[in-house]
Amino acid sequence: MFKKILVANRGEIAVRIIRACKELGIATVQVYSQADADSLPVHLADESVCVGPGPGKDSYLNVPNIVSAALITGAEAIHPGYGFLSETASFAEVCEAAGIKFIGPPITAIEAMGDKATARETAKRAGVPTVPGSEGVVGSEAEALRVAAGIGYPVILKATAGGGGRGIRVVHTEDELIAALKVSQSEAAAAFGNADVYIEKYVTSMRHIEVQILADEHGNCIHLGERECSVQTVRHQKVVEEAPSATLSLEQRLTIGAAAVKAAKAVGYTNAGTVEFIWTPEGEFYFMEMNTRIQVEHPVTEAVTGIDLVQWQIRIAAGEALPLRQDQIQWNGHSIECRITAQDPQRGFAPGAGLLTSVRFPGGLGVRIDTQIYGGYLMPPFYDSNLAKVIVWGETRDEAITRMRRCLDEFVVEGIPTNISFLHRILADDRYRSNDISTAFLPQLMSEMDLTG
Ligand code: MV4
Repeated sequence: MFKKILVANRGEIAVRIIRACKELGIATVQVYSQADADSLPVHLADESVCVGPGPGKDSYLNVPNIVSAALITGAEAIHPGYGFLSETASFAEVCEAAGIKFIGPPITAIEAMGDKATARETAKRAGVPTVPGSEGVVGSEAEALRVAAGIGYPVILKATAGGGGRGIRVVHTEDELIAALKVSQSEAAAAFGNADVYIEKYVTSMRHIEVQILADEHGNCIHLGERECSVQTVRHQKVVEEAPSATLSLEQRLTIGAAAVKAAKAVGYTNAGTVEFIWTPEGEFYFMEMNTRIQVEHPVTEAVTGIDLVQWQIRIAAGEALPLRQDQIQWNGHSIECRITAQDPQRGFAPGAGLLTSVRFPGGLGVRIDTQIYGGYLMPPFYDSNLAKVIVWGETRDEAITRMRRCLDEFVVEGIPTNISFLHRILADDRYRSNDISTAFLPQLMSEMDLTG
């Protein structure tokens, strides 16, 4: 096992990683920006190293400074968390060249899944269902028109270097396609340095279902079931997540789980990863993409399986074999996560920053809070607007919903606007409560509430 790990992230996920290290008896080095000098992860870690000014590109994305910090402090491994450098193959490469273990999948797997058109082709070839669409990226306008005519409108254009809903466009006609293709390609070139776009049939009513997988470096790969992530904004921000999905039977869980394992094995995947699927009202599913990192919503899977995913990321990177076979994985009860953010629903969900004059957390049986905030915390303006994750567990979905509403009642943040009232409204909605949801639910609710963003 490693003696010392460097945490190349900030906020609640840095706290989460430090906790896992402590329980494994591993010393921690926290890198931080000048804006995070007084942050909770810096206080919790054994050592800390400043890697640059506030803006992410100067600090948490500064590869030479982060790798130097690991070398100077003698850290043997780096945990990248989510966002920042977590899915940057060149960073994993630099770590490897410096003799530092990157806690994540092999470079080849990051690359194979990072290019979303390649990932789709790989999944298809491995026998995982994909939505009808182009074979890889579209080479020309003529090819795009031919593919769309073949599968029928509406179609969705996706940037191959995008992912997570970035760089996507839905088109309904040939004229729209011609215009959208040009815009998509130039936007993708500007945003990702790669103009390539691929096409899929647009599925009009879908759930976003994603499967957690764990693979060790000895050839064992298992899934830990699915998460229901259909409650997202039009900008693809996930707001409420659950495990399991109330929609899937155990048989469907095992089927989609086996498909996720197949996709992971096709790229020689190791460590923790998430395979995202489209789930149709008919119970059909299609591979969408794979995220080669730990995800924000991983705690709901931990709550229903009892498996510490971050500990297992570290154990796997250290060469340990998974101790559990697939048939030993069980799912118990129901878990829901709400993302508390510093966003003002009344102002287009504009992110806030500044002094949190007062903070009070909910607690009690079946309640977990993952956060970096505290009363007196100064929220920097440079990063995402996540303040805390509230994760509840209940024996049933109804019990979990009741518990979450109680937690939202108890949660107090003063000094900056939050989305807590909006979360209340979602949890109180009859459609949510009866699991009558798709990815259209939240955009619909927001328009009913006259909210934009
Ligand atoms: C789709 C889709 C429908 N059909 N793909 C991709 C990333 C994910 N976070 C959103 N994505 C979607 N991919 C096909 N073939 C619908 C979505 C989607 C969506 C699309 C446009 C506007 C809002 C959306 C909200 C959730 C999902």
